[in-house]
Amino acid sequence: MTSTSSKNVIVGTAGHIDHGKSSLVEALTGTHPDRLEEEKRRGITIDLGFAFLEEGGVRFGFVDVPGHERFVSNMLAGAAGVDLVLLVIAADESIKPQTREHFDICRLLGVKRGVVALTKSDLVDADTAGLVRLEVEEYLHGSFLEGAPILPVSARTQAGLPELKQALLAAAQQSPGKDIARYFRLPIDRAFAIKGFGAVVTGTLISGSVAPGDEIELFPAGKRLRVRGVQSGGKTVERAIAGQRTAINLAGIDHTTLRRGMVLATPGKFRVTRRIDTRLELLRSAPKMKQRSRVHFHAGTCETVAELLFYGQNEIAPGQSAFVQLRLQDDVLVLPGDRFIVRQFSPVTTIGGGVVLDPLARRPTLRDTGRAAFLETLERGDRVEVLAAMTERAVLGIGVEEIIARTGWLEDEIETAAKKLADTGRAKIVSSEPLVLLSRKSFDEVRQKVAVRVEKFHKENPLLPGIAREDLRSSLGRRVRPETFRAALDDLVAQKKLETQGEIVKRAGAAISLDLEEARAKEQIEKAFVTAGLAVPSVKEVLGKLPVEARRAEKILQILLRDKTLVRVTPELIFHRDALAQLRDRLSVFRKTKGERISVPVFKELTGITRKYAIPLLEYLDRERVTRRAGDERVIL
Ligand SMILES: Nc1nc2c(ncn2[C@@H]2O[C@H](COP(=O)(O)OP(=O)(O)OP(=O)(O)O)[C@@H](O)[C@H]2O)c(=O)[nH]1
Ligand SMILES: [Mg+2]
Repeated sequence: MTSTSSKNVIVGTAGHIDHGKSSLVEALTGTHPDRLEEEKRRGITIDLGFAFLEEGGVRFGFVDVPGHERFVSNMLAGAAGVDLVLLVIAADESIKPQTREHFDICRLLGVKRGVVALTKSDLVDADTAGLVRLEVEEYLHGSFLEGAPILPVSARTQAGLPELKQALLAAAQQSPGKDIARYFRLPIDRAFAIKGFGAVVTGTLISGSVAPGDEIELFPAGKRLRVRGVQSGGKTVERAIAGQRTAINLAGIDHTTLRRGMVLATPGKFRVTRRIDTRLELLRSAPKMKQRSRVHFHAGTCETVAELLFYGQNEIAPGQSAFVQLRLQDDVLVLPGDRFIVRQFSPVTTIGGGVVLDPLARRPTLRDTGRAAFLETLERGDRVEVLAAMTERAVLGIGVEEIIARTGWLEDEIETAAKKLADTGRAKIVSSEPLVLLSRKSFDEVRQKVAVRVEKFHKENPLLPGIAREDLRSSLGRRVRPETFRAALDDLVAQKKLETQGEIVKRAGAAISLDLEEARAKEQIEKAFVTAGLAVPSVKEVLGKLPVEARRAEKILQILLRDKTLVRVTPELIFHRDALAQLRDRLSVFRKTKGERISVPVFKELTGITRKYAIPLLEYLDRERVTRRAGDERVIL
């Protein structure tokens, strides 16, 4: 049974061809990591091999890599996700080219700890062993392995193995381990089929955990799949966790469509990219790189080609580091903090590596002068500063989904950072469910714009009470999110600059201001309809007699209709509110005294109006559910 309480640590071998990496893994674990027929025949490692060891409460997953220079790309797929490096140097050969290359790779990938094994110690005398040790110490001086144990061992005689295990254990105990609480991510390093089970993939679980029944997303395809079964360390488990070598049996996919370089991750959170902003470091041994150079790019287990785009400089010298945009030839899934390696296009040698800062980088433009400062914040800033910088670069605001895709942060981490950021006043939470953030500057601009629009509307429409909310929003264009508009409006209302009245937005305290002529016209219209009772005049006739011009007359009419002094019964017929109220009263009296049924002629008689008015009025009363049509008659309700 797998215990999840024990520590899980991935150990990667590194070192020159034939220096005894695989033999040492076998001596430590009992498993020879070479699996392929060709490997056995040629006596070299070609592809990654795996073995396990449980020792002193630590579960070690060994990833054995090939030393051959032609298979460095396989080595790279294995090196991603390594917690400890087991640097293997044969005592009879000392440091060789792939010792250096593998070591550089481990350093560039951010490996922090490890142990050095001087293998084949049975082949050398004490003087040679001492000399090699000095050489190695000097080589490691100033590196992450300075001071690490350098242990002579022999896979043949088993000498030094207990000490090596102890050293690995000590290093493992210092290793912080991988984060189980984060999103699940597993870069695939092998895919195959098992009869009766179907597709199986393996990889180092670099973050989160995975269990049978989980839905996961396959990248870069974006396909959703279901986990049928999980193994770790060669045993079926209920859940595999970060830091474990993991095999996943997948439902719903054929193994031939799966390959190394693809990634399994928590569904619906991440986006693939072809443009990433990074901190890139060139090795001292590398040639200088020119703007737009093409390189091989390796991240996780994936490999593609990248074009280098520098900011504000035309080349990078050996040993230098710089902010560099990588334009990738294929879609990849990477997150900030992910390490990568670049290799010269031809001849293929490792020239550098770095760390992803912005996985969803923008195309570089001359106008974008803030990028360097932005990347510096991404590189060094804490979560609140990073969120502030991202928000400030997102003119339209940034939502929780985008923040996750850009950072890999958990939702509660984002919420906490957003609240802190809002407290500083640098950004505004325009919506909290789902979370949307807008920079203070953009928010102020939108607020200003809303206020100006309302003001302008009042000026252009003095006879209207205010602008319809929806018209106001759409007048701002599609570049303003609905959440932002709502927050800006709420803010202006809270500050008593604007007022809302149903769907109408107006300047606080704004009242329709009629001039004397208009006020008189309004009275005149109302009077015309009051005196007419139900035998109303035509609208045209009434408006025609007014002292103001047609457009203004029409607006005044609108005011009366809006405040329901007048009621439009048909496009041509308008009645005064009082006349309609009287009509209702009369019908109710009729119902009490004469019964609930009334015919059209009786209705005409009762109201004293002609058919021209009677029919539309009855239809209006039907709509208002005062009456209901029943054959030729109406039932008064
Ligand atoms: N005498 C002696 N021979 C060893 C020892 N370890 C490994 N060898 C021999 O060295 C040869 C290479 O060993 P491997 O373990 O395959 O070397 P490797 O580093 O895995 O090689 P690649 O994976 O191809 O890079 C084999 O013939 C081993 O038997 C050792 O401790 N002593
Ligand atoms: Mg080997």
